[in-house]
Amino acid sequence: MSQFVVDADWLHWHQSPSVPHFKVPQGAVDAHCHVFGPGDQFPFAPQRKYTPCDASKDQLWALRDHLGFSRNVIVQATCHGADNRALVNALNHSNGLARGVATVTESITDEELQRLHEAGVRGVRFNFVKRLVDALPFDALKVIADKIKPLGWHIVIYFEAQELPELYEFFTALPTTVVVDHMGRPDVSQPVDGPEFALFLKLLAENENFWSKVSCPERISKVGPTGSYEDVVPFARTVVERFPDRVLWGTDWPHPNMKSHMPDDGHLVDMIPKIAPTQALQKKLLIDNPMRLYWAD
Ligand code: 0GY
Repeated sequence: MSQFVVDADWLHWHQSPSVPHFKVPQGAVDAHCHVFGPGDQFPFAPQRKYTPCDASKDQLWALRDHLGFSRNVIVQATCHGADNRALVNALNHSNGLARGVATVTESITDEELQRLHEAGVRGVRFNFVKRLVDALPFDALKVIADKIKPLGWHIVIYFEAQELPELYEFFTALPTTVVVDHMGRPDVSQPVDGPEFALFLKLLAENENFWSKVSCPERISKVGPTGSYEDVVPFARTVVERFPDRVLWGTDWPHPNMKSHMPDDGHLVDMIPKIAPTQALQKKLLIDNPMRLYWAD
């Protein structure tokens, strides 16, 4: 019996996702997903804000194959804090088909960073979503940014749209490539050409080191799965069409903290041609861009 009790309102990841109608191109990368534990092998962090069900590396590889993908980028989940053992274990058992984004503290040594690099880590995540973490102070994040820069790593940032104005200056001073999770979590009840999303587009337009994941319609949508997440499409498509060389796509499996429903991962894949309508855009989104960022060395 596990030492961890899953949160009472936790939604388990989909047990039988559909086979997508959209066939992803050979070599496609799912560039945003997580592993959880298993908790008995890789304990969840004491300071975590949620306790999930297990979601192992082998279950992730099974989903990858089911959806037709070739590679994964595994992002350290906040329930593991800065203990990257589950992530590193997954990378070490991926046959080179997974790369990672870690969470580290400012006390990390160059030797520890080097070991993460050898395992396949190519970035760190700075999380500003208050329900997920007690964010590190800017000074600590700057120390981390300076430590990882020589390795050629990038920084993944996760925030919600209403936080962008106050974080903007800090973000644009970061010294590396910066990847924004889930388009900065726009409020899609606002117009796609309204002021809130305009600030996000300005961030990308004026800072060529900024990339965006066009992921997580299931979190962002107001119309939900019955409306096929259609309200997210204009936002994601705008980003893909304006910045085709700086976008990534991911499932976000196993979809932590979903409360309204658990998405069918096959349906999420079927959204790709709506947000990247040509084969050329799909190739950049699913292969060229993630390969450049994660498998250049
Ligand atoms: C995501 C989003 C969430 C959670 C995490 O690391 C995490 O705990 O990333 C969320 O709750 O919005 O990208 O998976």
